[in-house]
Formats: sequence, structure tokens, C-alpha cells
Amino acid sequence: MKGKHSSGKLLFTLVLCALVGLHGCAVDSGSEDEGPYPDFENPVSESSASTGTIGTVSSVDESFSRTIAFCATEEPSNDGLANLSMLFADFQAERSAARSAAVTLARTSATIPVYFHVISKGPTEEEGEVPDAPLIEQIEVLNSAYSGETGGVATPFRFTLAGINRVRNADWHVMSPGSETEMQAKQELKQGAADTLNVYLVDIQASGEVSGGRGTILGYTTLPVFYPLLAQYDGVVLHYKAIVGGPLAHYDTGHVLVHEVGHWLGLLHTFSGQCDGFFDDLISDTPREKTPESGNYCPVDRDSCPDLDGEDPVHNHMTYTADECRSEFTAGQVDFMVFNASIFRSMQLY
Ligand SMILES: [Ca+2]
Ligand SMILES: [Ca+2]
Ligand SMILES: [Zn+2]
Repeated sequence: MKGKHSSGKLLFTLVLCALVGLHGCAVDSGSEDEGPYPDFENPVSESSASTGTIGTVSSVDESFSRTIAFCATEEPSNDGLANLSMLFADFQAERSAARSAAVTLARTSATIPVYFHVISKGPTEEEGEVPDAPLIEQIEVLNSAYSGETGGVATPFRFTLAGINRVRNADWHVMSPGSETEMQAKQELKQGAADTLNVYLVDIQASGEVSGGRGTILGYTTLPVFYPLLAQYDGVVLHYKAIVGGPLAHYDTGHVLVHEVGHWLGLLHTFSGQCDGFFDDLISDTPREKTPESGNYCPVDRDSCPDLDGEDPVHNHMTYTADECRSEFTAGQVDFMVFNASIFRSMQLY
């Protein structure tokens, strides 16, 4: 068993390299479109790690204490983004051809079963127990956000509670991205296939390697493009304190999971590619954003790429403002989620 697990990380890395050409895996081309994307050993890119923190009020990135690093979701390299971008264009062309030919769409909505795996180290909430009530409420929050009730464009995705799995395991209670304990836990616990959402509620270890030493990671998620070869590791890892009604001010409305599920359905951060990267978030109707906000919970009128159209999408679910500020998806993001869910998660929404 031990040998199997220790070779797991190498296999995991190699598979990721093969699939999406993660930055840092292959021989570096040295090209200027390298972008700010993370490598496997450091899931938070340097650009977002140095600025991707909020939770303290200051306008100076470098000088304030860093308390919340938010999200450590791994994004593809530029090679992976190039492939995704081409597949997305093909998908959109096929869909519009089908529409103009008045072909009846096979399926226009999807209800996603959700399993919560509450991995605690003891019986109290401080030790990671989460009662049923917030888990049930969290499903309602997802449905509210994804149906457009909170703002923005309605998505075709709805969520239903499939199960609450309570696990007492002090080793698994602390997870960090790509760790051996994460893989062991997911090997044991994961339910369903590509169209089933597994949410692991744990204490996320914000080691210096992962967060840049800058604080608490609230969640991280595997993207759909990784599913075909990494099925067992699929899902959302959510800090148990970031659940709706939890103890973290500004991260207690359940919108952290809305953000992570956005990744699970394929979305990248709105600040991906910054102002001048070769690729952005691959979504045409989200303005570019230089960095995630740091220092202001809801910086309306922020324009971090002033030479490019549009103010920063501070209300978008896929940036790093506070929970109460993030309330919307765009039409382009809905299309991109539909594409990802159809191609990589067997939902066939076309
Ligand atoms: Ca965009
Ligand atoms: Ca702008
Ligand atoms: Zn994120």
C-alpha cells in the first residue's frame, strides 16, 4: 500500500503534464507567453500569491498582513489553454449550427448530485464537525447563485444533496493540494462519476509552499479537463470554516463554494492572464483584471487594466472579492461551463 501511494504523486504529475501541459512539467520554451500560471509544486502562481490576498483593508499589496489567500485551484499551462480554447470554439460552432438547423437540444439543464465528506479530527465544530443544517443550506446557496437569483446570468446547473459522509480521521482532516493524504482520502471516499460533485470539508494546510506563506486557503478544485485521467482525485476541497454560516467574516455566505464549483465546471479566475498574457480566462465578456483584489472587500470602480475595455469584474464569482460582493456569472461563463460539463463531465448539455 505504501509503495502504491508514494508513486501516486509522480503518476499524478506525469498525467497532468501529458493532459494539459502544465507549466513546469515540460521543457520550457522560454517564450514570452509563458504567463503567470502555476506549476504543480506551487499551485498558487507567483502573481496571485503575491497579491491574491484579501481580508485586511489596505491599498498597498506588499505591506499588510496577509490573512486569506483564498483559492489554490490549479490552472492549465498555456499549452493546455490553447487546447481548451480550440475545443471551446469548435463546441460553440457546432452548437450554433445545431440551433440554426432547429435541431432540438438533447438536454438543456443538469441537476448535479452533491456528496459532502466532512472529515473531522474530533466531535466539536472547532475540530471540523459541520452540522447538517449548513450543508443543506449550502445546497440552497448553490441553487440560488447558479439560477441567477443573486444576479448575473442564469446557468443550467442545479444541485441536489446526495449524501453527507462523516469521517473521523485526524490525518485526513488536514489537506494540502497534491498531498499523499489528500490522495488517500479521495481514493477511499469519492462517490459517483464525472457528473457527481464531491466536496471534502477539511482544514486546508496553508504551507509556505502552497500559499506563499500568506495565510488561509479557503478552497481548491480540480478542473473538468483533468477528469479523464484523474477521476479519483476529482472534486472540491473546501475549508470547513468557509461553509455558509461559518466563522469567517466576509467568507460566510456560502459563496466560496459557489466560486469553487465554478472551477469544477471549468471556469478560470477572471484575473488569469492579467492585462497582457497571451491567454486570459478564455471568456470574452469578462474584462481583464491585472490581479485579484487585495485590501478592499468590494472595490467598485476598480480598473486594474486601464488601457483595456471595462472595469474589473469585482462582482463576478470568479474573482477574489468578499463573499457579499461576488454575485454573478456572465453569459460567456455560462457557455464555457456548458462546454466543459458537456465535453468532460458527461452532461451533454447541447
Ligand atoms: Ca475575459
Ligand atoms: Ca479595464
Ligand atoms: Zn479560485
